[in-house]
Amino acid sequence: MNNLYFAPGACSFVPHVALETIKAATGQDYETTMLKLHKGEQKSPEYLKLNPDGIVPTLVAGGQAIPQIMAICDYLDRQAPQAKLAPTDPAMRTRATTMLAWMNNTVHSTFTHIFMPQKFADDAAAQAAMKTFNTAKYREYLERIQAAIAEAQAAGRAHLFGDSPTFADTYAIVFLRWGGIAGIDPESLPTYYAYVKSLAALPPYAAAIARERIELNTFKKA
Ligand SMILES: N[C@@H](CCC(=O)N[C@@H](CS)C(=O)NCC(=O)O)C(=O)O
Repeated sequence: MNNLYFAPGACSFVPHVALETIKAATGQDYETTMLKLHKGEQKSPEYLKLNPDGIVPTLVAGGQAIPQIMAICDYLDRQAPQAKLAPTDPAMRTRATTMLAWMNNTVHSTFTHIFMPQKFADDAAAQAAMKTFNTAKYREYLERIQAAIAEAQAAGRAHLFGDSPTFADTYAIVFLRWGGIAGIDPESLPTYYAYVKSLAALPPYAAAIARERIELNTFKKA
């Protein structure tokens, strides 16, 4: 049985929702192993054997440990195409993959510079500068995601790339939650926030949200 190593509210939410979607579409169940990042459980010797970078997610499937969201998403989509985790139309599929790759290598890493600046510099002043610079960038990226949602809606699509939400749609939820932590009020991105709320009401999303015990709005007014 597939086993997902995840942390509540982390990027592992993307494969978590995918596994719930597969379960709803095929009946195929899965297991989860929760890691507490603040306790450093992702750096334990046992976990490092599965994921040498000591990060979540890792999917253990058929005896193979699969790190990296891009690889996990590809694996899950191939394992259960009937779950419609990615578009079948070639042009739309390429657009969805492009968005997912951009989210994973650009938007995500921009947030890491805000949330974990110590990964990139020892110096406190350099870390503070990095946070300010990347928070502005991150806001810009959230606006780009909002524009993509608006464009999809104007084109009559229920989700970013068609009738079913893709991995990128799920990642969009993660980023809006992280935006709150970075001081970005989701109410300032109304189209984006409304879309995230509608996604969260879908049963596979609601199930993953309940297991992770997370709130959609993490923003706290100063
Ligand atoms: N490129 C990686 C990024 C994974 C990542 O950054 N995971 C974060 C949580 S969202 C993590 O585990 N951080 C813990 C740490 O760095 O110690 C992927 O796609 O899996």
